[in-house]
Order: sequence, then structure tokens, then C-alpha cells
Amino acid sequence: MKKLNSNNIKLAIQKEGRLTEETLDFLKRSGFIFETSKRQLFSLCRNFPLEILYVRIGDIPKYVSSGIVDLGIVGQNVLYEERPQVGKLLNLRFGFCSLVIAVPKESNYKSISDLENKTIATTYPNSVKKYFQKSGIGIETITINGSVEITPALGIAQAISDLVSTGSTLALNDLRELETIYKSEAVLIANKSINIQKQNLLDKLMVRFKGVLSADSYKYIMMNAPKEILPKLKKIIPGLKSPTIAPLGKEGWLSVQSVIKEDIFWETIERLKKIGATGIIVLPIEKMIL
Ligand code: PRT
Repeated sequence: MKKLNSNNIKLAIQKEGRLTEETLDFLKRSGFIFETSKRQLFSLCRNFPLEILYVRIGDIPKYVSSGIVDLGIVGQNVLYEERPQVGKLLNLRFGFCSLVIAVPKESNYKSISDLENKTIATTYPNSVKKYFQKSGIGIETITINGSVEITPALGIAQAISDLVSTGSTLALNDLRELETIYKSEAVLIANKSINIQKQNLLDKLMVRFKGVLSADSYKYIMMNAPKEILPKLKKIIPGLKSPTIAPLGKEGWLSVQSVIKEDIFWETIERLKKIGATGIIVLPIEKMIL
């Protein structure tokens, strides 16, 4: 049987579940080459001293805080709920969800204050208790490890608190959202006392991860523009330092290249068209090292 090498940096990820596919995709896009199969307990990267361990997500914070592994990928919700002694290094921009409070659709509850003295079923009792304590509302919690959404119909609780991504589970169970406790996404966590040698590896790893995250949040844009709109254009697409500008064969026209932020993509395109930019081409960026 293959053994783990103590000089390699070790990353624990979910073996099988909601975060698995996107985590593997993120690691591959970060340039790590490794084999995966459902039966595997760990993989060794071929092009970097990185070992990936496949475990239950609930075990990852313990493995990271105790130093069994150096790094882990979990939902931010796990950190809010368990407060493990680990460092958070990066938000990974996948695994988005919210911890919400929901009540039966036909009930009269209008706000969380209507839940005073009621019982809330949840897999996240610490988060729920803290939220209600802060709001000064007294509630009881009952901890359930699965199918929380059926508890109001069973008469076990008057409300629930659970993670929601599309909202279809709530709808299917005749529940409606009353309030959001927090939003969550996948995060990279690290042991708090990584040694110098591993810290060097971690620094390299972070450059790769950040390269992918930056690339995901920007697009590369090229366009033709009449010379006179250049001052306005520079304001709309300032780029990282400034846009690249070259003369076109056609007199009075320029070719302009820049990067734009994904979250204001359509707004930017509309503004560019409005001032007279034409032939706009947008390309995805594979990696971006800032
Ligand atoms: O088996 P293992 O111990 O490894 O994991 P698990 O089964 O406990 O976790 P898993 O795979 O369900 O979730 C892993 C992580 O994915 C969570 O810790 C969150 O960070 C993240 N995540 C993102 C979600 C959801 N979205 C999500 N929708 N985790 C759970 N859900 C569940 C929710 O509990 C509810 O039952 O999905 C249902 C609601 O989904 P919608 O789409 O109908 O709203």
C-alpha cells in the first residue's frame, strides 16, 4: 500500500458530495495533474508535491486543526458552526448556499420575532442559537442530521434552519424562507502551524489558486474604436494598469484591448457600444497572475 510522504503538502477534500466535483475541477484548472477514482483514498499529484486526501467533509476541520493534513476545502458554514482552530486562506467562488430560517408556507409567522418560544429543527444548532441570541429572541433548537425540512410536518418543530441553494427543497416541502442567517461558499483552510518548508510550497500553491480565481473574475476584451472616444473608453475599461491601444489600418481608428470584471460585464459592454466601440470580442482568461 502507498504511504503518504511527510514532505508533501496535504490537502483534504470531500470524498463524495456536493463540493467534490467543483473542488476537483478547481484543482485541475489550477494546473495539478492527478488521477481520481471513486475507490481512491488519496492521490499524489504528478507535477507538484501535493497529496489530495478524500474524506467526509465533517472530518476535514479536525484533520486540518490537528495537523494530520495541512489544508482542507470545506463550506464556510462548517467554520461558522464549529469554529475550528484553523486559518481561512481563500474564498473559492463555488459551493454557494445560505443558511436560512424557514417556516410552513401557510403559517402566520411574518418575522423571526414571531418564533419566540418556538422550536427550530436544524443541523446547525450553534449558528441558529447565536443568531437568535443576538436578536434577543428565545427559542429552542432540536438537532437533526438529515431531512430537516420534514420536521414541521411531523410536528417536531415549528420552523427549520437549513442550507438552501436553489430553494427547491423548501418549495417541495411547503416551506417558505423567513430570514437568512448567513451566506456560504467553499473556502480553503489551513493548519495554523505549517512549517517553513511547507510554507514555501503553500506560497506556490496560492499563486496557482489565485491565478485561477482572478481569471474567473475577469474577461479579456478587444474592440475597434474611433480615436475621439479614447478618453471615455479609458474611463470605462481602465484595465489592470491601462488598456493596450494600437492604430488600425483604417485612418482615425484604434484597436483597444483590456480586461473587464465579470460581475459588471454586460453593463460595461452596453456602455462601450453606446459611446461607439464596434467589433467587440470577449474571451475567457485561463490564468491571471496579478
Ligand atoms: O458525506 P459528507 O459528510 O462528506 O458530506 P454531507 O453529506 O454532510 O455534505 P453535502 O455533500 O450535502 O454538502 C457539502 C457542503 O456543500 C455543505 O457543507 C455546504 O457548504 C455546501 N452546500 C451547498 C450545500 C448545499 N449547497 C445544499 N443545498 N449543502 C447542503 N445542501 C442541502 C441542504 O441541506 C438541503 O437539504 O441541499 C438541500 C437544499 O438544496 P436546494 O437546492 O433544494 O435549495
